[in-house]
Amino acid sequence: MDRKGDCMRIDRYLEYAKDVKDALLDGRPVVALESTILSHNLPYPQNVEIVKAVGDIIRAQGAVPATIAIINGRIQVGLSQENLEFLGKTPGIQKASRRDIPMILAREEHGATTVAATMVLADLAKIKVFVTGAIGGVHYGAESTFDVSADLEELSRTNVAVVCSGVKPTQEIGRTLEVLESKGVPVIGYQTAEFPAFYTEKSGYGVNATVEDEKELALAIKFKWALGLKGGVVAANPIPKDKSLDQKLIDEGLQEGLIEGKKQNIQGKAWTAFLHNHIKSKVGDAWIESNGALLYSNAKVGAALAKELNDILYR
Ligand code: PSU
Ligand code: MN
Repeated sequence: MDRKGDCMRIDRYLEYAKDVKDALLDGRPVVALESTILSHNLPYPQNVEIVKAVGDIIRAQGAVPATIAIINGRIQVGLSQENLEFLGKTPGIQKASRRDIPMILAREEHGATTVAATMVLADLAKIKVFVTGAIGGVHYGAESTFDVSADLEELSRTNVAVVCSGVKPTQEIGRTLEVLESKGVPVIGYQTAEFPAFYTEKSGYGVNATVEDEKELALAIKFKWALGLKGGVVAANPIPKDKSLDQKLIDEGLQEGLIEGKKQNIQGKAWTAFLHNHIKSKVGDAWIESNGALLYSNAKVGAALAKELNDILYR
């Protein structure tokens, strides 16, 4: 019996926005965006406004933005205005990481994709560059909780370049960089020798290498993949100076959160939100504008990188 027909064709579950599909078919550059920032990270309506503005920046640079999410069990590659609003407004959308994708598809549910899940689905859609604010990393207390983001594992196995401004502000930067090193993931500073600290430009930790432009970055990525070295690259682009926040306030919020969290025995997933809330209480609403600013800056780098990579990989 020919069992070929039994084999599920996953592309049937992929839904492309028309401009994304056209660009991919024509071999023009496409930049993936995640949906967790939309559903879990930024408040409505700023989340929708910021994601739209990020898309406009990517378009202005000559690439096409493709926000990735799962809606009713269908993988969306590029969101309609309606779906953007839906994900931005609806409370309780599942945060979908690699492990969650199968069940969400099986149950025809919705999922806002994390960095890890967005990488998986971007790769499926043949998109090579992904822009976000921050990757997940090693959480505080991971030495006993083992809470290390699946983003790090994903970066070691899926060939997608991730442009970001560091790790989430509630994670340990040094330990995150050690894990990335162990997993062989290049951490490349875009015009910086220091790994950025998300809300601020500098963390005190170095990067593997510094590039001055997207061309050099694209070349390094080309060689990584040409060598058969699986996995992504972290391209770290610091927040614009005029939008960076006061590191002292962030550290204070974090330290208070860590002490208070221990007292209240906060555990698991609640940790991240708890710590971030302490940081927010110190910096006020400025965090939203900063988050937007770093995404806009990353969008520029990501679009330029996608163009260079396209030229190099498909020439
Ligand atoms: N950046 C932030 N806040 C977030 C995230 C990124 O400032 O919540 C999301 C990203 O989608 C990232 C995910 O992939 O958090 C990591 O979560 P975890 O540590 O549970 O893997
Ligand atoms: Mn986690």
